[in-house]
Amino acid sequence: MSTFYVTTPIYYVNGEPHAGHAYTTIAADILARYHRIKGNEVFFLTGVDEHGANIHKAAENAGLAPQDYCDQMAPMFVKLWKRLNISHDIFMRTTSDMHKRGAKKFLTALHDSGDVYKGTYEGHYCRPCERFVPEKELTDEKICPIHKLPLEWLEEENYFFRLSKYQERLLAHFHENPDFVYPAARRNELLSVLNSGLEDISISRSSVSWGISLPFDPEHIVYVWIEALMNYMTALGYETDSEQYRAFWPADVHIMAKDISRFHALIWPAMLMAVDLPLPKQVVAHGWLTKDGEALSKTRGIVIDMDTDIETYGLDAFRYYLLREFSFGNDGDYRPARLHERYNADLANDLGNLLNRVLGLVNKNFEGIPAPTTPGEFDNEIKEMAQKTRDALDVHIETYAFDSALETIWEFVRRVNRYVQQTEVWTLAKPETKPRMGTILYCSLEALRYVSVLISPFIPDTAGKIQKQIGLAEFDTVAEWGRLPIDLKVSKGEPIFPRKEKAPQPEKTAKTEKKVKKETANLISFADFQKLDLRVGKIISAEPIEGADRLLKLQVDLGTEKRQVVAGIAEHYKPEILIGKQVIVVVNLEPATIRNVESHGMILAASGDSVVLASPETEVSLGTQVK
Ligand code: ME8
Repeated sequence: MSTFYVTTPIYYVNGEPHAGHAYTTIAADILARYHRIKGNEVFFLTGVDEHGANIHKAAENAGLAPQDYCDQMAPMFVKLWKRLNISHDIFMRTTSDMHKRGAKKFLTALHDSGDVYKGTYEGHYCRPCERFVPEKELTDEKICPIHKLPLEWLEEENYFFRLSKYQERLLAHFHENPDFVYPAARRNELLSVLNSGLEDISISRSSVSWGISLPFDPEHIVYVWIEALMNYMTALGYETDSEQYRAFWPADVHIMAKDISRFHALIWPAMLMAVDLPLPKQVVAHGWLTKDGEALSKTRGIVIDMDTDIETYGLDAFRYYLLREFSFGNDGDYRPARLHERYNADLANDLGNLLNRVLGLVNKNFEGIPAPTTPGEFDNEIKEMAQKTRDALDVHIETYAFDSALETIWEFVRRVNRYVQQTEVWTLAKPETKPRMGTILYCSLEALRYVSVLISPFIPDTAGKIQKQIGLAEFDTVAEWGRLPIDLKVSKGEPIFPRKEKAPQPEKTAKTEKKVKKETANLISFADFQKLDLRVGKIISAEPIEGADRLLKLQVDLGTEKRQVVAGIAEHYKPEILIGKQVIVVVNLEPATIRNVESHGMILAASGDSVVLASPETEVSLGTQVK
């Protein structure tokens, strides 16, 4: 069994936890859960950073002693993690005795390494960052590059760590371990910091009283950042050299946003090099969550209202949206309207309806889960696609491409929906075709079980509900095809994601108002819209067009007539998958000749990163008007 140790940053307690903290912690939770179902022994750390001048100040403002203040704030994080279904193994507090003792041991070792010396520090200090901003990062305005706030001039006697000594070793480590920092953009950024030279850093504060004193000079308090980084080891029992510490250190991955990657990928490894301990294997820095394109800020009222969205759509929809919508390394703008869309399209429609439909058919036609007979058309394709999906998922998780991981799973979900459609399983209830019906339904249920395993790290409650509705008494975590027992009594199938009708209205800010005005200029009249004749058709044949890689020639049955339509979907759909699929056709479009092939209409599809055909939610009779 291998071990897997994942950490989030320990968050400052001088404010309530917010969606940014939630984003990192959910991502780490997904990794922890993923490794658990892979059979690895996992240790997942999250926690809070409770020392330093900022916390002291916040406590003063609240009229509390620092420890009392921390004791009041830390449970807010614990409560949120419970609400978000976070499966951490430890909630680390830096005011705990275990941490204090471990930190002292580490500081003694650092001092003994000979790389700590006393000196005077003067420089420009950012309070919210709790750091001196190096000369080369200073602008003429002397503002913090992160917080955009004026820097303070500070002079004090400090202990320093000889960070500069580790520049070459760090560079070598970066080159020998190209995946040490992820994504590449962050790695390159840090490499350029390294190449421009590292300055020694001060590791103590004489002006601060709320923190851990240096074991070799109790007049000084250890700088909060230096202390905080050590938590990743003290939490495991570094002080006593515990079994747990020996099993899990070095960490497999430290997860955070890009603001603090320098501390984790340069300073922390150098400290570990100094005391001769192994370095974390990877430092992964994701992008910022923003709202309306702006940095989250409680004081400026730029907040993400997690509570409302979780109440409206449920926790799993929130978790799903956060990881499906944004590419992990990049910034992502949080939009409730997109959460609404994803809820209805991906969760209610693709996944929820599939489960409901398959359970309905099993209940109507069988006593319990039917036994499969000889595989027929498409069955093996479904099985093979399940396995390929699992393999692709592994690759995506390795590279923190959570959005692609979910998209890969959903491609499979959509394929299973098409499978139900193209086999027209609901028409097979006659005695002579019933064994075939049983096989298709078994295969669909097994696909759903398989999907529930794959989604379980992301949306664990939903995964549990699916397996429960299928009739499994205990959650089966194994993504291996064919494990679904027969004869289980399936449930009636309560919708797991009931459709939500109204999309939330974006709050009007100056920016959105401008956008609304601009959009009004592009509006068409209702009369114009009525000119469109949209009908439901069924694809009855599909073939490639020679010399046109993107195009397919389709024959579409519109009930009263058949049409030939050319569609630019060849890169997204194999011809054989399309047969039997209901689509929406613009039937009163002028005919056109495309690559020498006549086209009488147009098929509608959602065209973004991928192309997905629009089709009625459930089967309707051919030729039905769409309006
Ligand atoms: O830095 N988008 O604590 P912190 C995405 N105590 N993630 C965000 C975010 C946003 N808008 N805002 C915050 C500290 N985060 C130190 C850490 S670790 C040894 C010490 C997340 O409360 C993200 O993970 O300021 C970011 O790195 C972290 O919160 C900063 O948390």
